[in-house]
Amino acid sequence: MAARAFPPSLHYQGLNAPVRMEVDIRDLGVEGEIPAEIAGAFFRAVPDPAHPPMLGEDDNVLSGDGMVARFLIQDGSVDYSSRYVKTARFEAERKARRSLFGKYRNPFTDDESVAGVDRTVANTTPIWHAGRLYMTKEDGRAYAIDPITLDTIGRWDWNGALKSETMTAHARIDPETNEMFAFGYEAGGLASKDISYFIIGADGELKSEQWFEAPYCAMVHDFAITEKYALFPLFPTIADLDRLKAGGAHWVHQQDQPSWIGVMPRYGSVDEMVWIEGPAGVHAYHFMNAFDDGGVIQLDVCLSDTNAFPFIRSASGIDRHQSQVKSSLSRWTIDPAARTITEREVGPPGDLPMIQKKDQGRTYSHGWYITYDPRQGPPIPAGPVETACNTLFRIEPGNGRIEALGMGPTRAINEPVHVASSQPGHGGWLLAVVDEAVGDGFKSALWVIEADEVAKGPIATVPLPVPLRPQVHGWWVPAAELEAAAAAAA
Ligand code: V55
Ligand code: FE
Repeated sequence: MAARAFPPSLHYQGLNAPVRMEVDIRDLGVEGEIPAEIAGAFFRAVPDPAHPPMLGEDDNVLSGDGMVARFLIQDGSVDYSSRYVKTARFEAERKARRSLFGKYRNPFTDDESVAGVDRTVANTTPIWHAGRLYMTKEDGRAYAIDPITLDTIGRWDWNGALKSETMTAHARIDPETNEMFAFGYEAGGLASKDISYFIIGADGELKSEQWFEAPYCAMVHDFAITEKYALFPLFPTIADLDRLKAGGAHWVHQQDQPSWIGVMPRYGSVDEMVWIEGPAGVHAYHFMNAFDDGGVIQLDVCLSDTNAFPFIRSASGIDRHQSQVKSSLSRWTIDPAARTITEREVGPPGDLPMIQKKDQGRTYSHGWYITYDPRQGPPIPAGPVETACNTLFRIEPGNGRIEALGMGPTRAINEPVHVASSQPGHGGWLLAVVDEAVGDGFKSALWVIEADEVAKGPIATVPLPVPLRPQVHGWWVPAAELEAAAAAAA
């Protein structure tokens, strides 16, 4: 009989306690004032397991059912809504009233009643492109979501055009052409080395899809584009089909294996791909940005000297505590002609980088990211790193200038989104959910922060009357784009 209670692990307690509520709250209270220019929707992807893991075993947060949440901001008022993504997996488990899917990304551990059922939980990034909202996770195709009702429209393959079985949660949208550049790894099936590289036009149609083979089957969480190139960085966190068949872990980080960067012209053929060998054993989840710089490419990466996720290190026999993982914001200068990579540290450890939409793939002056600073207090367990962030950085990677907002010992900050301003000389705002330990639980609030003056702290806060679980990624959609999409659908 399946477990009826969540196991007593840190993955289901404190800030990680499952919330499981689909809510609509109109007119949250606002402390301070939200500038009128902030009008639109802040979508958030939140893993929130609807059922205890199968057989009562512990599981990692990446398996949590995708919840799409939205702060709708207009004329200084804020509404909040949340809905589960009605994936095939969610629906099957809801009907059975229990978990039917086993270990993270291992279908050989599933209940036989769900053989062949799509396993993705669509819990990683809400992506807005060409008037459509998607909930994404790298192990499956995207799910289209109605941006107004948050109802699930369904698994999305661009009307049968996309052949890849998977799509990244980190698509990149060119700010001038409005094309979406995306990829899927394990495109041809479990543990396959196939990567699909595809482009969706500004009209929302699939324009091209090409497949290539990677040196090994890596976890390719993110990629980058410049005006000229598409970059596919591979780090040696590697899948193995035989291990999966034996019921083992999807990912093992191989510290002795090299990293690789595949570089090709972004509108070119995959036959033009050049593979450049990088340092061994390193790993990154996210890239801040990349841009062309004369004959070379600059790639700013939140780099670690091993995999930053404890559950992957433990499956890999890497006996290192989180405090022993060395990380930094690094600039990789990639010379595609000479096939070389040189590395320079440009910022402190941290992850979940954010840039202005207009800077994607371009020379840029600054961005933001978050980190855990141990000087402020012990870690609050949250997210796949099991450590919530307590500091927000604004950084100028070109010169190392940095401004920080420390949250203190009782607060955690989730990944912010950037809202642009049309006022000349105004750098816009950041919106982020901040969770605060109060009594033996947590209270969450939306914070509004001046993007160029983060150290000032929030100019407005919006407390929530319900608990929120830690977010993965978010996306800001201006009101005008939401209205245009609603008008086109009507
Ligand atoms: C990440 C998140 C995922 C996943 C793989 O943050 C990597 C990295 C929330 O799901 O499945
Ligand atoms: Fe990510």
